[in-house]
Amino acid sequence: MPLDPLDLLESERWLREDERQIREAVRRFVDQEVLPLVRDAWEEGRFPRRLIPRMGQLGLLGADLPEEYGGAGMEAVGYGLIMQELERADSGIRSFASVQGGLVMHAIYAYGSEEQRRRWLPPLARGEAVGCFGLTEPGAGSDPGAMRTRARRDGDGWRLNGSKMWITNAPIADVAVVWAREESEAGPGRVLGFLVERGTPGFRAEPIHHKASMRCSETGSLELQDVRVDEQARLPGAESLRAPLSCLDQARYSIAWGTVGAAAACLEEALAWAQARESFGAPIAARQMIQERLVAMASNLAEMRMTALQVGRLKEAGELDPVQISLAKRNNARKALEIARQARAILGASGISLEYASIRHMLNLETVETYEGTYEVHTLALGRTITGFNAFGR
Ligand code: TGC
Ligand code: FAD
Repeated sequence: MPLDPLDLLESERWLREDERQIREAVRRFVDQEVLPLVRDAWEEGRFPRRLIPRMGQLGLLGADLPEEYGGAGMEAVGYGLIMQELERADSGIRSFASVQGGLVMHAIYAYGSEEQRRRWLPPLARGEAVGCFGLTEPGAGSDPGAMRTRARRDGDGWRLNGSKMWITNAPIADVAVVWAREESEAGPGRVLGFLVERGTPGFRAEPIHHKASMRCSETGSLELQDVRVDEQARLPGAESLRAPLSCLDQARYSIAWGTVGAAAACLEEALAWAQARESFGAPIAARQMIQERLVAMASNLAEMRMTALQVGRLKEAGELDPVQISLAKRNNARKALEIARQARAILGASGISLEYASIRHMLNLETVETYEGTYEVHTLALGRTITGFNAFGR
């Protein structure tokens, strides 16, 4: 069998049959129902909402959660392969699924009350409700501990004040997981999580326009002005920054896999183009400099696949350290971005056209490199672990 240029280290060998079946099922869905929609959706700057119930029917939302809450009890590698196939279409499609499952449903599952779980997880899994996760603020992104959103006790409930920025799914969300610092006479205290429903007085979600990246993902801001919620809206298990950061681990894991899909789509497109496109009397694929680019892309992709698979197996064993997720997110996002840039260049002028996928992936991957912890944040997290010194600044 000739080697697959999209899988030079044969990561495929280490997948189980049931995992291959998951991947093939999602691949069919993506080819038949997602890819025909994404280009127009991206150009028009909207998420193709008709995919939401379909993703629910196919069990792609919160698939790793237990069946009693609407999940499929799926193991980590199968879950990762879902993310890989969704991002092969577009990072915005994967983002929808990883925010809904990894951030919102996971927050409710891990930190919510039984009542909150029963109320929200099944409709979120079916795609009948949409959630968003509000951690980042206009003045606090990489340093969420500096958040200014406040939760103050108000009788047997809470009053929330503050704003959140750059929140995926915010404009279409039925429920927002909002992270706020407790404020009392003693000053700022614990970081708490609240489930704030659309329509709650004082709560507004507005779309962010003019994005040049992640255009087929809905991104918005959240405003909270004296929003009154009951104690039952608070996630009872969340008491510190550790809670939202542990949710980020889930979404960063999704990115480690999703970026493999985006990178594979770019390499596939560039290779086919290079083999067909002639210049100076021969296919450009026959030229050394083009081969050098293609080899760098294929080699990076092979490493990305092995990284995703290894963190997946560690996760399945319950032995995945958050800093290993930092490594996988940091390296795979950067490599995917480099692959997309190379693909765009190999396509020449056609590489700037949305008729092809590479530039769309390239622009999306600029976001992927930034959100869920920037390249620098993960560098510093790794640096802190390997040197023992904290270089973040605080
Ligand atoms: P630090 O003192 O390090 O930690 C505070 C507490 O949290 C614990 N912790 C973690 N727990 C689980 N997983 C992790 N990855 C954790 N990192 C830290 C830590 O052990 C500690 O616990 P405890 O019990 O001792 O209190 O906190 P710090 O303030 O120094 O900040 C550390 C830093 C910079 C790494 C962290 O704040 C960070 O990760 N910053 C980046 C913020 C970020 O990634 N935001 C993402 C927002 S969501 C998003 O972008 C969604 S995009 C859509 C999509 O996913 O598709
Ligand atoms: P900053 O923190 O201001 O960083 C600016 C630059 O400074 C970066 O290059 C950074 O790496 C660098 N930097 C910061 N600190 C240091 C340091 N100590 N040393 C060296 N360099 C440093 N957030 C959510 O909560 N929920 C969401 O659903 C969500 N979705 C998003 C969707 C999109 C499309 C985008 C673009 C962002 C989204 N985010 C979301 C926000 C995202 O997580 C933040 O943008 C990210 O964490 C970085 O924060 P910032 O933009 O404030 O940049």
